[in-house]
Amino acid sequence: PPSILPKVANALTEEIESLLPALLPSQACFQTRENVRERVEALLPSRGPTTFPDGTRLRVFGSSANNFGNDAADLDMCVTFPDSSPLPAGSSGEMIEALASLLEANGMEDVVARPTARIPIVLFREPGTGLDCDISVENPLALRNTQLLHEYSRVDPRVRALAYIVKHWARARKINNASGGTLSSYAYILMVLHFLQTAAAAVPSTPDTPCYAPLVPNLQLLPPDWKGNEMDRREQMQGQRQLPRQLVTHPLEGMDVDTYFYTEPPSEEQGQPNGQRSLLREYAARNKASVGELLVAFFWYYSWEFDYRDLVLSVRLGGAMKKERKAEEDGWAVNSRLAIEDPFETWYNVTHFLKEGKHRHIRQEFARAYALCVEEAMGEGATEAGAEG
Ligand code: 3AT
Ligand code: MG
Repeated sequence: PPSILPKVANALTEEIESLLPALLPSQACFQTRENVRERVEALLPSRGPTTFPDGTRLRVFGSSANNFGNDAADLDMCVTFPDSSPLPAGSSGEMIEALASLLEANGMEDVVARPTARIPIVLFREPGTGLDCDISVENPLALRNTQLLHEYSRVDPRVRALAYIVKHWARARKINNASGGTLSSYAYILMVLHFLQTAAAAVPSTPDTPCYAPLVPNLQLLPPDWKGNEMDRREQMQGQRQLPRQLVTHPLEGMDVDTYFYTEPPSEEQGQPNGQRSLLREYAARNKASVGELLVAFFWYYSWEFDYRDLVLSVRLGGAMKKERKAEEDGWAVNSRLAIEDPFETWYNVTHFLKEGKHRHIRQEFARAYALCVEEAMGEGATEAGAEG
């Protein structure tokens, strides 16, 4: 990444830090959401045409549970069934339709069922809080990717800071709307994590950079007994070190999907007064970049460095893979648009709906953001040179 003047990086970092409190969720946010979850869970019917077995739960996923949410975010929930009992009769689409009638009968507003979507879903607004909610049925992979993102958020405070600023920027620039053809928050968080696993290693990029250290490791490649050392990627990839597997059955495809990733017990650095050290925090501490420097490098990376044409972005690999390979193995279309592999549903392109025009528009937004940073750093005269470089 290009170097940025320390004075500018510091000013940007300060600005980000003064903006952050307004972007983070309020104290009341989690309790409000938990109350809504409980209220709706209590509606799940144990009798009637569509019955759910005892022990059926409503669980929260997405940004209300991944540590990247705020008060304005929607509340994503899914119905989960107890392991021991047989699944209720009817497809998930039928269950969604039954849930929709139930929600409507119990005063929920603007209830819309999408029973034929890839993941059938019902959307509604809870009138007491005005919260926009959605419910899907048996979505265990979404629960796991929520936990994965949550674990990454705990690595270092800079992960959350950068992700919140990027989401804020994407919303402000109106490029954070998957149903409108741009990118979901999930896609932006994966882009942030990929950057922190790779290019962030070279930030700050001054001639006397103290060491070359990524900010986050690849949690899907760390063994449960990790001691904090850098893993040898090749050794891992060649399967010489066996990692445990955590299998989840895919609700649509029926096959078992490995969802293992390293999790760390709560540590003192993360606010637990138990004397436990955080190995993840120590790992991240070797990277000395400020949030301001990271943000500029993030914009630069997705403006000029990431090879959209040839590579698929992969948080699972802590890097990327050739598009040709993904085309051969999983039948992905080969085009020059952004492609992001889901960390668990590896055959699924998180940005498969992205059209050429929107792709180009998003790239222009990255370039615009980077050019503004350069302008800030060098003054008007240098903007063009910086943007070209
Ligand atoms: P917001 O704060 O609500 O914008 P979010 O993280 O809740 O951010 P979404 O509401 O877009 O993001 O999505 C909710 C969750 O659904 C996030 C993730 O667990 C799952 N999810 C979303 N998009 C995909 C996808 N393309 N592939 C797999 N899982 C996805
Ligand atoms: Mg959400």
